[in-house]
Amino acid sequence: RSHAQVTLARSLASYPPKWAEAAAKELKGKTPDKLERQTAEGITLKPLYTDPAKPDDVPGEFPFTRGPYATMYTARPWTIRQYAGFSTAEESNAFYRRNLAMGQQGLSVAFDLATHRGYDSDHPRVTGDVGMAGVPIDTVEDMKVLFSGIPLEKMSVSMTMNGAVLPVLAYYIVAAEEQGVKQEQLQGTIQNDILKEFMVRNTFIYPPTPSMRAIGDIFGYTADYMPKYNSISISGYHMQEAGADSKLELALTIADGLEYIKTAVDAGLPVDKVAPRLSFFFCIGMNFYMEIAKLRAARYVWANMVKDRFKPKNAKSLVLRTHCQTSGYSLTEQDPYNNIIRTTIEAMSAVMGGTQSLHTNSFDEFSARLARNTQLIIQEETQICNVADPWGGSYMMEELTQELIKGAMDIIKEADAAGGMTKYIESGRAKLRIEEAATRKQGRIDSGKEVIVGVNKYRLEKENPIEVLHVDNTAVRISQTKGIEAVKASRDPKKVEECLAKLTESASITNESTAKGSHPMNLLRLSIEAARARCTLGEISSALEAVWGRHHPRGSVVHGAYGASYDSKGQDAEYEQVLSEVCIAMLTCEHSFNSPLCVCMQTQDGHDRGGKVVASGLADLGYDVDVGPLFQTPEEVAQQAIDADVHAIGVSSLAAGHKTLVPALIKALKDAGAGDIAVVAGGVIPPADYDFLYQAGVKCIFGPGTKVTKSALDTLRAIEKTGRK
Ligand code: 2CP
Repeated sequence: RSHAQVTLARSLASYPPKWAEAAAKELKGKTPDKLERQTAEGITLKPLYTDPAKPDDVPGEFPFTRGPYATMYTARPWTIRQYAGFSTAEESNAFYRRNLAMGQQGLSVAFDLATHRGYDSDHPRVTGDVGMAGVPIDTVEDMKVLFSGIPLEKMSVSMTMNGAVLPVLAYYIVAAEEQGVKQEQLQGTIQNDILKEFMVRNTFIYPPTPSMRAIGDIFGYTADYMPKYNSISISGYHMQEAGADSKLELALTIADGLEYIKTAVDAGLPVDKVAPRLSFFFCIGMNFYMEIAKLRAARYVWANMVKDRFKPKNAKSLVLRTHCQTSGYSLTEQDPYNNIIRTTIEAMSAVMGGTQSLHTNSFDEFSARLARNTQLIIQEETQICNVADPWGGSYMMEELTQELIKGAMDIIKEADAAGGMTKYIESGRAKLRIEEAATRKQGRIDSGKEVIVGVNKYRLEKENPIEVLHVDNTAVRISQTKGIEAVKASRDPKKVEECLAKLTESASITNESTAKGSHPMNLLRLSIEAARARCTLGEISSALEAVWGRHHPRGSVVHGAYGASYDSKGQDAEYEQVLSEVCIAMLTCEHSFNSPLCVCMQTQDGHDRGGKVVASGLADLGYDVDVGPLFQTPEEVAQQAIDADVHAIGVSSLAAGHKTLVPALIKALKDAGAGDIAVVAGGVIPPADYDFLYQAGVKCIFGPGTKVTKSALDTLRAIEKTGRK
């Protein structure tokens, strides 16, 4: 026998044969014993440890609990993929190139909120958003600049885009084409997960049904022409960020995934064409063991449910591959360097759970380096990558995994009983479950049951100021507007009109599926044509909106969940005191307190957890709260507050638009003769901006970590001072 045959036989004898064969395949013929490492102590570290009684319980085999690949990180570690984008395409491109040179392995683009919501940068509704929480992309020219000098045939690129997914993916394909890269060479992922947008993230444009049709068309097109491209990143991340616990995040994400396969199959696409290129995205918070168990359970539940429901023939259709991001919600404004420690612990969970790609959070360019180095240190210094699924076989981990599997299956059954995820979401039940969990969690933090170091325990007497990146939003907007004008001046208007008309025509098709990539009315195919003709993102989005309309959700509060967390003795006193003060104020005619507060989210930011949780907490504390719709201009918020005859407006700001939008709101109130409505602000507002906002007339600012009881009392005092009747 040849040497290779002898070593393979030895490997087959020391490892479960099925695994050893799969591993040898992944290693392209190399035998798995090559993965064994000798430690400094003279111990052999094997790439895999198993229970001899369970030879099939191995990574790379159904149900993939132990990992999607047989060799896992022992052959190839996860991709270090940091999410970034800000200011302009030029600046973001320079940032990407600096990071790639320093060890980052894949790209992940953050777009600004104007782009997410399908508006060009010169649209009046997005004045405060352009370039703030991501990079603005108005035309294919911006996309070309974003990837200039980055070879798209080699680099895997993730793009977080859901609402304006058609123009953005089309621009990416055309930017590559004009770099000389064919679409079949493109590797990467588009987020494209609209269902979770309706539950939590809120950067949708169109209502659910047409949004799902666009997804079907993207699935069909990418399956036909972009075999290496992941057509979706089915995301639980934002659910946990919105307050869901790990079980809920897991269950709703898998249920969304099943709904997407159903959409594809209903649109006439074979399951084995679509499912192998579905990918996932989970949040990794501070619950260390649970998060590892969640990734293990997710792979098990997905493999089993896809097998039962869709009976695929290709084993790849059953494999859940995922990106993870450390939790933003777990990070604190107080004592912020603690966040680096939190992120490191969360990164360890993600890796031990077997993620394929990972983003670690940071808060400035220096800590961005540390965040990337956290991953490099885990990959290259710790030996963690030398064993696949190191937690497999732990009594505790196996039981936690089973508990999560069972709990998730129960929630998925509830969604099934409602008629599937689209219907479950439309019923509002999915969103409500997350909001209830979020409000309960806030109650546990405020009442001290859940410890957050530096916030509700071990709080510093005095915080040191932190420098934050300042983006000159006006300058970015002016530069983007010039870019749009230049593109419009150089293109063929007739061609533009034709392309947009075709999109509108396709949007109105309801009696046949256009999902196949070859279908002449496939929406991605038509968007690519429009991108080549230099149609802008706003024009493409409007061409579809002309038929589909815009989706307008209405906010509401959760009753009882916040108050229910205050049941332990001693902490009740504070809650009761605030409650009684608010109620007394309500009852005194002096303030005629019928409708005292309107909580609103300005800008195109859809992250409404903070605003909603505070609104729900205030409602439990006796306030009569009116939650305003998302995406309002300052003038619209002022009018709504006046119509509802409120005493105060609470502005939630998470996307850095506060310096533009809050003063504009105060001006709009004054112009309308309602300058005595107290404006209070909360969210992520750098302390360095507090004075600016106080000067502009803001009465109170509640930073992250503020107890809702404190917001309730301070707002009450602010209202009393205005003397508004
Ligand atoms: C991997 N490969 C291996 C092994 N491991 N081959 C042999 N042995 C192994 N042990 C191969 C794979 O088969 C694949 O090749 C290639 O290596 C790359 O591996 P991968 O596992 O596909 O990794 P990846 O290319 O990094 O892709 C990972 C994901 C992808 C998860 C599938 O969807 C992804 O990168 N997602 C990132 C999403 C993201 O960054 N989102 C940003 C969120 P083949 O492809 O040839 O099979 S930020 C969002 C913010 C918070 C927001 O939403 O607001």
